[in-house]
Amino acid sequence: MNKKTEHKKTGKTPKTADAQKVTIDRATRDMLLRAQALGVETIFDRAQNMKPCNIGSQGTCCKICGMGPCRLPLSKIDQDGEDNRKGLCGATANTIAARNFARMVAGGVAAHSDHGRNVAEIFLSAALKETSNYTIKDTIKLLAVARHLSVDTTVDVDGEKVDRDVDEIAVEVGEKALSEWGKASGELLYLKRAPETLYEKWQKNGVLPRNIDREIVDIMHRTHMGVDQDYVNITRQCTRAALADGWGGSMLATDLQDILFGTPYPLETQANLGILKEDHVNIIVHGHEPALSEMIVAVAQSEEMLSYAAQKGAKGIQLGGICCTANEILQRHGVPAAGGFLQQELVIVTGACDAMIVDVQCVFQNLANVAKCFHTKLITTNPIAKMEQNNVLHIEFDEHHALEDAQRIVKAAVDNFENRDAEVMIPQEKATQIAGFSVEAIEYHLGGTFRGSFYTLNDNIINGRIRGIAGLVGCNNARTKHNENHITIIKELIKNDVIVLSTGCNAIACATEGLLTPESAAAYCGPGLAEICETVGIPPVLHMGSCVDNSRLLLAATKVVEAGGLGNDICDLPLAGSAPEWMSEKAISIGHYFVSSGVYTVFGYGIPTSGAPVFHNHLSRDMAKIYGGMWDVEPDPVAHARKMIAHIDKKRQELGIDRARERVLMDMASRQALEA
Ligand code: MSK
Repeated sequence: MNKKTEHKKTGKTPKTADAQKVTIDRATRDMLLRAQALGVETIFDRAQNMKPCNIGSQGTCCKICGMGPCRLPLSKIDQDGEDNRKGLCGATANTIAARNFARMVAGGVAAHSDHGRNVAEIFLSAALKETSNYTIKDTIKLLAVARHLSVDTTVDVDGEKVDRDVDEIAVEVGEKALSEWGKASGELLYLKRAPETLYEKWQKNGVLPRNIDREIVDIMHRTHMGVDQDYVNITRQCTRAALADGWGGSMLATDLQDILFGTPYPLETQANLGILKEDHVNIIVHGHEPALSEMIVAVAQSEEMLSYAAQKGAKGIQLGGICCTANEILQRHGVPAAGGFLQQELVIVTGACDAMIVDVQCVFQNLANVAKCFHTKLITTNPIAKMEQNNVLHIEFDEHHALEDAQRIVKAAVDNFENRDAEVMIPQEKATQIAGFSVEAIEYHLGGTFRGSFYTLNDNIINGRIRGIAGLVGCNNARTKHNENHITIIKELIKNDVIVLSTGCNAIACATEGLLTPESAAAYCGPGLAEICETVGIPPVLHMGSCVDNSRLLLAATKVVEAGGLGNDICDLPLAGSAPEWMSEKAISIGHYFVSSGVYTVFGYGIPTSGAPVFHNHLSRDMAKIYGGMWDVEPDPVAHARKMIAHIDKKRQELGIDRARERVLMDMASRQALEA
């Protein structure tokens, strides 16, 4: 080790994180200690040296014009409780917080939806046969999606309906999908996939998204200085934009990725930093978009590249992932996850990462500084996501020559194997996980090939073996102990017979803790859920994919409504959502489309609205009255889980199925007493 991360010369020694206090994961702790011993700075240390801005984190710092920033702390509320706070232009705390919140929603919608647009462009290119690197893999899903986009799957020939050519359907699906981003009139076609009562609520409240891009632009316009000054009206647009994400850009991304790369079905793989192999070329893909990583998987497994790696002295090529690119290739190919958001720098600290290939979102710029301390080649690949540091290689990915790009990248990694200059230290920790629970896979597991349905799930919710459903999503946050909230909340939920649907870095956290195996049910679940998991052979936590795949959660909830017996709308279900350690704008967009779809949603780290209590209450109480879903915040993980369970119980009571659950929970002595 001959290079150190450079610190600014402040005269003060920067504080370092206490490894015991900042993570519950042993591999993370060991690599953090190693980084500190080598003088390599990571996010855990930076979090000790920079505290969040108090006013900004309350949402009441306005910097949308050149007269500010105008800061409206809670302490400026009059002693008699009257809130006369205002910025130079007169903007109230509610207006400022609502505008800031809306801009976060817009950022999240833009990120998910631009990802979706990119997939749609590749899809159309493949459908038009402009590239031979991508083909239609899932024709059944293509036909299902075609119907949702009003694309005919049959044609009339001499008065008879005959199947339409699949290539023709694919082209029209690609064109229709792409037009969802910018069509001049109408509304998003996927909105009608929601339960009818929910669609009618959106219609009645005037929040049906027109096209995806327009809703983002609308937010940026109305939150410009001197435009929308009514937090209720701003929130309404947040809803319209967030719905354009969940039921638009994200859902299209998921569907088109499934058609192109394959719809996920359960498969076994592993997770955590221990998946790296000292004697292999280790390639880590990181970010969100699977188009390039799909090619990297193919190239890394090719005979040609494996023999090239052997010539360089490596026993093979180990691919691994970080964040949601990890989730994309693990759910379709079983490529193991090296870790989640907060572990990205630590993969390099192992000294065994020969190349890290990044695309978009959740990528730390400090990766370049950490890579400088080791031999790791850091490769950016997306034209909108470059880095200023000069040790970063940019190999731009283009779907028209995707295979060649992937070959160049993998070759660069293999060539770098012999340049390792630090002692390799790979943690032992890695856990088995079963991932790949698409909506289609859940249907299959619960109903079988011929009778795929969510009926079995509903039946077991009604009879009380399963108390309810929780959707857990999202990131890690350096302001909270890494993975602690994720795992504590989930253990509390499954102990109380709540089945969990998980995505993103929450799923990676669960995987590293061994919660994504059917065997974990016996160890952690209440008796009802344990019995179901054992009978069906599923884990109590179902890994449903990446961030954009939160759209799968919306469709799973819709399937539950359709299967019957649990009300007519998503807000009727014994269902709750959670983002225990959120940090990104995408999480705010996800939270808001969950809430606007009727889901009670709890965030584990405060949302930036607390400085404007009236606006905050609007997001909770008023939203509940309109859509049936509401925002809530609860940092304590056990209290957080209990709030979710209390909501589930309330819904069971409203559905009149609370008594069934009471019977299930009786122990043997109570049963005997009853029978006597
Ligand atoms: S990667 S958005 S840290 S889940 Fe999707 Fe993880 Fe959150 Fe990024």
